[in-house]
Amino acid sequence: MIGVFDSGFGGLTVLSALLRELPDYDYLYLADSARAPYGARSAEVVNEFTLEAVDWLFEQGCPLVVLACNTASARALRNLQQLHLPKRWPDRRVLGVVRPSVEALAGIPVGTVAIPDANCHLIGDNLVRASGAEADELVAVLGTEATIASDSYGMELRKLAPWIRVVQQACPLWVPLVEAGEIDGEGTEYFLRKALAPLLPPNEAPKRVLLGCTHYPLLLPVLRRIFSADTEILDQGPLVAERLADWIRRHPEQEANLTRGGTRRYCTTDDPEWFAARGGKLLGSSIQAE
Ligand code: DGN
Repeated sequence: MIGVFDSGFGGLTVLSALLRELPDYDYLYLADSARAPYGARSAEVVNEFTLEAVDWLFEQGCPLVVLACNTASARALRNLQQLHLPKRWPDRRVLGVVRPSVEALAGIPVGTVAIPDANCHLIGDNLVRASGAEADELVAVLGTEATIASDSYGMELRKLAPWIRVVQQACPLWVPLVEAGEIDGEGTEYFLRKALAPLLPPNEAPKRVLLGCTHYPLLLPVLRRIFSADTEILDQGPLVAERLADWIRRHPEQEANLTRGGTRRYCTTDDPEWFAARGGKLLGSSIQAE
């Protein structure tokens, strides 16, 4: 069973991509809806809540947990991987969404291993030095205040693709807009344009924009209207899914622990009916929640 964690229902945008890419595995999704959103919370609090959630998913029997939440990945993943797991869960694995998204943004092909700090990629047996051909490329990462304040995307990009210039833009009002169902229309477009002003004319337009928050793919139709056709908008779910599939292929000892029954279980720390209604709409099929 693969555990998937998010602060709320937004992580279902990532889960739906995982279900498309890796449909055979069993999944347990946990939404900490009672304490969502995490985006404006302190690093300490996000860290504590995420640890509790991951412990719970491990206790349910998940050998592998994916933090589908950018805020949790940005704030808690390093602590989980470097301190918590080695102490309490040495055989389990937890992965986040920042690293695979950065690999995609850096143009590192799926199936290659990036060597941090060396500015190289391992393609098959060949160590390939990044050419820097796209030396001046400007990319933008959009996320919650906590994600952007953590500089997780900036740090990873500087390690893997230092030739890329990155603008990181916090969009604090977007999660509440999506949660309120305001995903289109004039009012939504006004607030999106306001947050994006540094990336719109007369300022330099980014070549690619990464939606570094679970909720933002739901705003894609408006975002496509706002950015010119020359700007590519990257939806994170499919990028994470294809790189998770690759990670699983490269870790057969972990794969052996993942059960393949095709089951899906949805749990929330708040009202299951509310979650099932919201989640079902997002996934486009009715779901039961606990
Ligand atoms: N899931 C969060 C993220 O991807 O950053 C968005 C919701 C929140 O907790 N702020």
